[in-house]
Amino acid sequence: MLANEVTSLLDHLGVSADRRTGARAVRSPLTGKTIGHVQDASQQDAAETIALAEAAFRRWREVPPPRRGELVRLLGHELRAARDALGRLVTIEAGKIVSEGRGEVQEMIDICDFAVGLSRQLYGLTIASERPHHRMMEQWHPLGPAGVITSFNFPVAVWSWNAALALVCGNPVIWKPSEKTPLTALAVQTLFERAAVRAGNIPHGLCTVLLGGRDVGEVLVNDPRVPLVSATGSTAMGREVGTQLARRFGRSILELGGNNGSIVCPSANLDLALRAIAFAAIGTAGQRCTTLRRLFVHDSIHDEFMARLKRVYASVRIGDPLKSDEVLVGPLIDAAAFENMQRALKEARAHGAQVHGGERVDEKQFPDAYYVRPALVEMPAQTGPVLVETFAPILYVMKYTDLDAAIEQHNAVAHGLSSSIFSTDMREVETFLSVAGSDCGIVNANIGPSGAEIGGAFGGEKETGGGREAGSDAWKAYMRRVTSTVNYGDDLPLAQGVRFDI
Ligand code: UN1
Repeated sequence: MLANEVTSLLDHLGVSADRRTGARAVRSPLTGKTIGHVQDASQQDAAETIALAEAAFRRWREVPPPRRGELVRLLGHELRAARDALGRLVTIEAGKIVSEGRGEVQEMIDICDFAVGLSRQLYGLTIASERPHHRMMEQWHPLGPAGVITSFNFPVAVWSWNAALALVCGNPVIWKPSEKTPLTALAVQTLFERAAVRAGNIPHGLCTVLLGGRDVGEVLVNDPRVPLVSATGSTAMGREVGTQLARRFGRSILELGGNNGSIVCPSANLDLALRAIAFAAIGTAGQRCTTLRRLFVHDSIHDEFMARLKRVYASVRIGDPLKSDEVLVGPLIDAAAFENMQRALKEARAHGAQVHGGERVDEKQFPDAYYVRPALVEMPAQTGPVLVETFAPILYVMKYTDLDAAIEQHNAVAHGLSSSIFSTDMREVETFLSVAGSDCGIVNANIGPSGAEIGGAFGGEKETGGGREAGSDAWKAYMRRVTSTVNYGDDLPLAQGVRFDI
């Protein structure tokens, strides 16, 4: 039974018994059955946790960054040892296939490694002063407790992108995971605590988890002691979080999903494109924010490519990922996701679409779980459901003839997360990557829009929210920039030549 396996995984990961008892049942999308219980935090608990984080901040900010990096190095060490067990728990709690569950833990390890290096590279600039005997410089100081709100689909990796950076930057982290995936969060918290014990002298309350729903998230968003909230989820959620934070001048990092597109050009390597598109559109059962949802295929290759895609969609193995490594598509997260998918497909038909797949499978075996065949949808135009993000495996395919017009269509949606072009014509590739090309935060060539490495900054424009997480200089969002001008002379020349003689 799945519940028994979860118990032994949590035992193996060292999650204490008191943490996994409570009033709220946790279900696995693999079966729809209960796999454990947790206790949600109250608003009072949340306020107390913030007070703890504030106290922890006063100590942690004084710890030299490379020492802070040592804690993150030890966390990476714990994650390496726990990769299989935690990856399997991700599979059970979020429904992704085993290799993707492990991959998610690998993503955590990668960002820990990145952050350890970063802990010695929190560089500021020295800046040429216009005044004699003056020096200007920038320093980056810790900001304060960071609230991290994460979604079910990457139940642990997105926390780690934020936490690994926030910790080396000198900030405590308060995590509100998705209500759908509390057990993986408790497992990660346990691993963090083990790393903290090994590191020694780590302030109490440096990293904490608050389980619960919207009310708990709201405490983080509204409390001025939390200067930064990083939130992943729907655009509707992000709009509220962003507005409430702005009202109190809190800082936000918003990562709010996408309606990602790819363009397949006549010169594309179609074998490569087929594999990339299958992974990007079908992988994680279409439940990545980077999932490929819109495909523009050139007229001259459309029919041939569609025929190949149809074969993939008809043959891809769907089912319980714990049963076979050949399963490539696990379940949708819940009934609501299934209903949203069906609603979108119905709407697509009303807009003249031809729908292949999309039906529920294994319903008799799993009456409470939602396994579906990914849907391949031939759309006459980019209308109706194509314009919105439906968090399910639906790929809308459209024909194009002129690349500029295709790029315009590509950009004519509300989101701006990720995108890609398949072409061996460098003019086409460079056009797509140029200012006149894709308007997304991630713009790829000859790979799909999903599956980003942590080394780059991750995030997107428009209704994706504008935030950047993970690599490059995303760390700067977790710090306070200080500009200092130092006068080492005996005169007081004023900037801009202003005279003010007293
Ligand atoms: C998400 O779906 O919220 O680029 C994150 C990717 C993953 C992260 C996805 N590395 O697909």
